[in-house]
Amino acid sequence: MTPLDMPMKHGDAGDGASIGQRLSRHDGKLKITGSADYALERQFEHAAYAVLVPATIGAGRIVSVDTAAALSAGAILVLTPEDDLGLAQATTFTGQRPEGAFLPLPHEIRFDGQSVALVVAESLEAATEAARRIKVTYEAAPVTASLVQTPEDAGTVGEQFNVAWGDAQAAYADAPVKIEADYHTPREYHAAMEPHGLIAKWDGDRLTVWQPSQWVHAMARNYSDWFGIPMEDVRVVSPYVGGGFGSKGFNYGWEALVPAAARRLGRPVKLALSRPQNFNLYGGRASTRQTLKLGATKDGMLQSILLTGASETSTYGVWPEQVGAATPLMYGTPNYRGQQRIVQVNTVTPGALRGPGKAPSAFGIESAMDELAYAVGIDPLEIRLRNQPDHDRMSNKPWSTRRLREALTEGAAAFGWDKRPMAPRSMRDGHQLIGWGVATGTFPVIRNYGEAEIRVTAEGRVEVVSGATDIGQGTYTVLAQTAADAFGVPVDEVSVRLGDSSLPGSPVAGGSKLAGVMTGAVHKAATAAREELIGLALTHPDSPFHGIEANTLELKGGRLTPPRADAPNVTVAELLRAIGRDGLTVRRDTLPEDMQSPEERKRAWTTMTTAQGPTVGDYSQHSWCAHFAEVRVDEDFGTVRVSRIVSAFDCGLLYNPKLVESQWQGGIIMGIGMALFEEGLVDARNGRVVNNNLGDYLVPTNADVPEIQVISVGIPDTNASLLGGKGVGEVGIVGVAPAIANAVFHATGKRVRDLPITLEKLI
Ligand code: MCN
Ligand code: MOS
Repeated sequence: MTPLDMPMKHGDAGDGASIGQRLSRHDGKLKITGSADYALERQFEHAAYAVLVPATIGAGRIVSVDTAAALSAGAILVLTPEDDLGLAQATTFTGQRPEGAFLPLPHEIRFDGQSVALVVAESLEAATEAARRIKVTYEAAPVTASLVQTPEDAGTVGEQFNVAWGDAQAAYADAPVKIEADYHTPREYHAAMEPHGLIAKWDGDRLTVWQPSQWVHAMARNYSDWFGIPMEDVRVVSPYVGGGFGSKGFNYGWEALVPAAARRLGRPVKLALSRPQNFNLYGGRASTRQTLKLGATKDGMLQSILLTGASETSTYGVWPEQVGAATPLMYGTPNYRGQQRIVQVNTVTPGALRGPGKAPSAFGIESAMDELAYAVGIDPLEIRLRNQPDHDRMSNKPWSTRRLREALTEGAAAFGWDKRPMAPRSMRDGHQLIGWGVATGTFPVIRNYGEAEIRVTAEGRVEVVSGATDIGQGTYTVLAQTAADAFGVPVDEVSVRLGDSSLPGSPVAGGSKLAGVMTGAVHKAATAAREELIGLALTHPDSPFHGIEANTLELKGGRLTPPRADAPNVTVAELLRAIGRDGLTVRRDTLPEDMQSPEERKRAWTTMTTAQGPTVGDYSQHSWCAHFAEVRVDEDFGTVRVSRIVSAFDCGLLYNPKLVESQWQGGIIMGIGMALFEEGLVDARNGRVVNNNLGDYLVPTNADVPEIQVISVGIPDTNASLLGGKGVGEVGIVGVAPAIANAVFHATGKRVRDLPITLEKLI
């Protein structure tokens, strides 16, 4: 079953009330029954199977690659650094991440696990065996394995991340109360269930790629650049994605090898990364460190925040994990200074992982605020309420909506915070020390452009068509709801087709913006389709409504309804039949009028440069959250269990509260992982990620996840998006780790400033 055959099951009346309904996921049944076709599950006749050979040194050069044994063991093609693949550099589409421009199979080795050859054979088993027989001779160079090996002043200052107002140093020197602390977060990985990979197939000069993707248009552009073919001749298909969390937004150099091999062999080639390769062939969250100095009055009023931080990147690409991404937004300090360094180490270039920057940033400031609360003896909730800023000091703009105060008070009430004794180690249950912690989080509202098509079929069904992707967050469902309301049909009458670069343009399903952007585009297209249909109903000579007064005809519940209750109403299908039409198609975009040249349109769907930050326009726009966590720490063993979480959010209007709650809970669960489990362990000798599998890289399991209560305190914010929603997908993770760390302090009296909080740090 394709999405187009699949009706929405939870009916509403089609009277404009679908947005806001708790509908189940459009794609849920397909995924549960195994009928959603994931990219790598597609079967092709005559397909060949590829395996990447990883480098076994962390830095240096390849001297030679001996392929003879692999070729005699069944390889039908081996690509090595000696092959001229004829690839052109790909345009970078972020301006920050030249990974796309990093041609595959260079002689230089920059990180352990970098691809040194692609081996293709008739089966995965044959390719794996042949790959094992590739012999590489290296010239090794010294390795900088990770950020922890580098001195405080290593790397370069990212000038674009300098933030300052007032005189933070002088105010800190004068402050009656001072806090200074260092915080560290380790390398973290996406660990999506579906591995990375792709199937490439050429039809003459036209290339089709099936690949899990958060952004099919940008990936299509990458392939078109690499292979020097027009973007119209590349199609990237990705209707269902088994988790991305930031890892499937961009192409990586090794992905070019698969179409290159397919072209040489004249047959489809498939590559699925092994689980270990899912730890080092694309980047996870970079390791960070930060020093925070807070100056305050004795009654806990902040006077100054000083932040110096650093994150690691690769030796060939820049991905800053911004430790100051949340820090300047949370509190109303009159003086602030923040600086970020970027340090090169021998790793694959890190990337976006749910809540990039914001999550480690919040770990710093929200731990430090808890330390300040204890230094002045003020309740951690109360000190947060006292220091809420009345406007955004960084941009000097008012908040569009900031209901963080409400999130704090309503979350606290639901949690029962008022029963919390201030002193650490004051609550216990037998051998278990109990602690309660609070922390807040934020995520910016990023705006972008989108395009959507509405097709009304002869049967009166509505199809939403867009190249946007649904990576599990709910795009299919909320776009169906949007179209149902704007066009005027029950949501059961709407189907949605997504995830194909040949369909209308869309930004990345990233930065928690896709829902806001695409509900806007679909609303516009569906409204235009309704107006066109009503126009036909009023003007077509064969229409039963021909000649009635304009502005009186309505489309409601799938029926065209004239104002007089006793007048006949007809269905969309009946009207179309009467006027001899077999449907209508309307395409709309949200680009400005002066951005409509083919070049500008292409750039709009394939670059991040058209993304607009949280302070575009007159307001500063962000989602907000407050997390309350309860932990139980075994006094003898130091094991930490999260036993309860209550979180309150301001994300504006919720298009579908059921899906939003699931997004928030998913983010919170990843926050539990960040707090207690997740840590990429790096071998100091060669930079190898040693726990590169799901047995050793720990993520939360069901047994680690307690009851999570989520509360919405948002109100519609129409500065943020057309329908009034703010971003939902990432804010949930931000602030969870410090809420848990603060709860651990409350339980034990031990302050852990170095994630994850493992038992050896507590005993
Ligand atoms: N939504 C809503 N009302 C709003 C905003 C959102 O109902 N006001 C709901 C919709 O169901 C929408 C979803 O929340 O589909 C997420 O919307 P949004 O916040 O706009 O985020 P995106 O659509 O841009 O999704 C990307 C975001 C990011 S950046 C990461 S990382 C992440 C996340 O979503 N990765 C995910 N959630 C994920 N969920 C799953 N299952 N898998 C991932 O890989
Ligand atoms: Mo999300 S990390 O922006 O894909």
